Amino acid sequence: MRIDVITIFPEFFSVLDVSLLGKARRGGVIDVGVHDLRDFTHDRHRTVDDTPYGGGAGMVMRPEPWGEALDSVLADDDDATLIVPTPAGTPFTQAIARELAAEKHLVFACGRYEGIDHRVVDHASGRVRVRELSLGDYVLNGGEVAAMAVIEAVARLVPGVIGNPASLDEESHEDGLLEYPSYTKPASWRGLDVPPVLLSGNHAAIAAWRREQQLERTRRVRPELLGPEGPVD
Ligand code: 6GU
Repeated sequence: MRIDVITIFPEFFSVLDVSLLGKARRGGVIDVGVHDLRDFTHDRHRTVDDTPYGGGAGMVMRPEPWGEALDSVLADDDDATLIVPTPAGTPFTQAIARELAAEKHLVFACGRYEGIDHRVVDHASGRVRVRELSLGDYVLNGGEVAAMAVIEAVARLVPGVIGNPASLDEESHEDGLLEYPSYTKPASWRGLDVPPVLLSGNHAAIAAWRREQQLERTRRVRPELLGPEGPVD
């Protein structure tokens, strides 16, 4: 998979060199390019923003540098997906992460300030698939941290990035429920014992206990995931 990121803070993305993602990059499974939006400006101050038409607080990113940056990164690839992180986007979910993990080329447009001139999204929509995605109902200063979250959630689903793909199957959200609690040695710690069923060797009883824990935890902290008909994915 090829991932391109366009941002005014390319240094934010140095963390993509570490951990599993760094290994996937070095192994050639994922190829990441980070591009400085200011390299696509032509004035002495490398200006990327201006005041909003219609008035209001804050600054809006001008369309020209975005147009040139996207022309450069997309080149002739009409089979790319442009992802625009924005609190006004569709909520990002594990189901969307699975869809994106099957794609060949993802381009992230990280806006700052009050966003990007909307004509950039409208113009790009005529060339490639565009997804405006939100991490949740709160506001970040820009798209960088959100892009990083999407990249991590997607990249770990790309075959070859995670050593043991079976570990992906039992995670929170993969079956529409939250994960069951996990324990390891010692069996007793600071007066707290591991639930005895987990030491019983009875695999059917363990599976039933874990399922009940998933349902109880989901009902308690995320009842909306259960829906009227029980678990939905
Ligand atoms: Cl994707 N971007 C920004 N700026 N803020 C957010 C967000 C995205 N998701 C939640 N808050």
